[in-house]
Amino acid sequence: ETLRVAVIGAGRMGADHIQRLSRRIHGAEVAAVVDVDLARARAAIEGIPDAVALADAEEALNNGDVNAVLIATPGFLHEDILLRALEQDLPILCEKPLTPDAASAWRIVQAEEKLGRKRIQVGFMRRYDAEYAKLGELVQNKDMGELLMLHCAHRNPDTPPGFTNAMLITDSVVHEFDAIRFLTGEEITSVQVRLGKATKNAPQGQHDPQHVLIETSSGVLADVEIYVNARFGYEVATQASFEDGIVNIGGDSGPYVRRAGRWGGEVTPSFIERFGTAYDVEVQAWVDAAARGGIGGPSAWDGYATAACCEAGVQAQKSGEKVNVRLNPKPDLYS
Ligand code: ISE
Repeated sequence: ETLRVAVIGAGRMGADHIQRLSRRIHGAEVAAVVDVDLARARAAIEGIPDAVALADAEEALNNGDVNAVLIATPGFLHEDILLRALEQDLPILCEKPLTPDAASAWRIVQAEEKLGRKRIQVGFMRRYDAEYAKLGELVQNKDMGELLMLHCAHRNPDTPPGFTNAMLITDSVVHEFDAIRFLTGEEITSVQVRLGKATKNAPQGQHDPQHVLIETSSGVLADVEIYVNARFGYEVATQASFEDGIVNIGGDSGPYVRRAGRWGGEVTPSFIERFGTAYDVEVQAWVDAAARGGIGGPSAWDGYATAACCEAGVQAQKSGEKVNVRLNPKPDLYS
């Protein structure tokens, strides 16, 4: 049976997923697009047969033509929609973050546990990036010995309006929290944030860049440079130090051109291009798994664990101290 998906939120990511679902993904179609800005929802369904534009998520969930939900609204709006979609036992792909804090993420985990099956997949697309996947294999198969350290750079050209200082952690570093958990197969135990010299190019209220120090349960150390007004373009890169070697992922790629006495290539403009293929693989995995009644990737537990890391990170931004991450026991559903 074809998934008839309601996409909630027709912003940058929502619009990208709508194109993906209607052009490249097999086994799914866009049935409805919801946005508070109805004109934006209408623009997003242009050229898509049998899709309706709506201004209210509730209406989409009550629409008999809808049997799956993709949530792409800002994180602080996720909880209500998630709880309603769980009530209806629908397959859900929820963009990160699951919710902005640990208490609300835990409510989602508990609601899913009560339902008794995994319905929520969280949009941590880096897990589907070919280089991340390969690095994860290298960690797990121990070909290069134990993984000791990760050095991560996460750079954005600029930030959208309303991007707060906390969102450097909850919207951006949330990806590193998940990626580090994915690569190591371990939970994160502490987070510290150091605020050094700041760029003049950040909007009021943001201290940018920030240096985030992370520890996992076996003692793997990771440092993240989160720099969200870096101007030059987009970059997500990691260097991993193993006992028997060093691995780099996320370097520049694409045509390397030498011309008229100069050499160079193009900088990736944004996450849409950098992770375009990863998003395709992610959404296809969700659709394929939904057809079998399951999920095809990171779960609500991953959403909760990363929300707990974010909460520690936001506290660490304020205190400058190393903040421990405390998790509730993992429900059987996720083990
Ligand atoms: C954005 O919301 C994303 O999810 C991107 O992957 C990340 O690079 C960016 O920092 C976030 O704001």
